[in-house]
Amino acid sequence: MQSRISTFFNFRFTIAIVVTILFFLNFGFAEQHEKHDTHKAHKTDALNVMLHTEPQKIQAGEPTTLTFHLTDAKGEPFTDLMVHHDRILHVLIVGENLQIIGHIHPEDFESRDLMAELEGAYRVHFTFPVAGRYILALDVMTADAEFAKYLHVDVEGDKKMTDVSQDFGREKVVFGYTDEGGDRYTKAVSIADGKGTSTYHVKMNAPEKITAGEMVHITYHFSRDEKPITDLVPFLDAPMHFAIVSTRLDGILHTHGTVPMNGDMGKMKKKDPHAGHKMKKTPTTGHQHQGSTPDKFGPTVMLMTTFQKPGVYQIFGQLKHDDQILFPTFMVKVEESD
Ligand SMILES: [Cu+2]
Repeated sequence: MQSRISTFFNFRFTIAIVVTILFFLNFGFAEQHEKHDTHKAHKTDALNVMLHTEPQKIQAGEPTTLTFHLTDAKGEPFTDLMVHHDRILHVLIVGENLQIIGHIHPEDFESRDLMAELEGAYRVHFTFPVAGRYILALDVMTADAEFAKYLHVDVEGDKKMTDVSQDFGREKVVFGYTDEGGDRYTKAVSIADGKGTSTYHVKMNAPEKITAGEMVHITYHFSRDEKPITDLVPFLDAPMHFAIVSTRLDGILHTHGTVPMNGDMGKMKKKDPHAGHKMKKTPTTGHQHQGSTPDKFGPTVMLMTTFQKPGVYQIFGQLKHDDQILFPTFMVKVEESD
């Protein structure tokens, strides 16, 4: 009797092992298949980016894990990244209708995997709200260079993305969203859905005519209940972040705002190491840094940028007031230079 029972348990144990092995075999196969079928970045210079998503077919409304595999020209893991704007790697996600924005980083998630990062794999999590095409842009920095890459992903689902609506309004009610802690907001923001935890009034001033290839000065003025807001605070080591995307969906320019210098802006926190650094050519996509960030500022923030090509551009902004993260977004039309 005794031996019978033990045989029975041994048998169960063996089954458990076989099931476990089968599970791993199956898992291994799925991994292989995914590797074969990855989304590849458009530009391949010294930094190559491959994206693995889990699930492989992204479904609207379902949490998705995005793992970016960074390799150098020799195919070796690209690991010598430097923290810039408080994060090791910046991911901007914009929907094709230019109404949806996400701005996330590996550090924003508790499940951050430092061991994987040593192998050049950086992971973020995102829930794409609706089905359709999205552009994903990656910004990283090393000791001697900055890299900006982008790729597209297609999201499946019943709820489809709305079309682009051309709204060139210059005054808007803008919603704030409560910071998840430490300058984090990891959810998708739909600028048209009228949701949020607070409201602000934002006036944007841009030249009547914007010409491709020419530097443009744009100003933002923030108020609430007719009162100007003078205690905006830095967000990710900048007064304001911008993600500039055209309807062509051919890149995201990630740049930063500056605070006008008029003497009563309080003590400057620190000098941006890039201030005064002259760029030979303004990149059409990528990261730009200008000026310095006071501890408190407002109601005006400036954006200086150059649109390289004519077209319709959405300028997504992101900045912080108290514990609210605002996404003031304005559309501009850029004319051909004559
Ligand atoms: Cu970022």
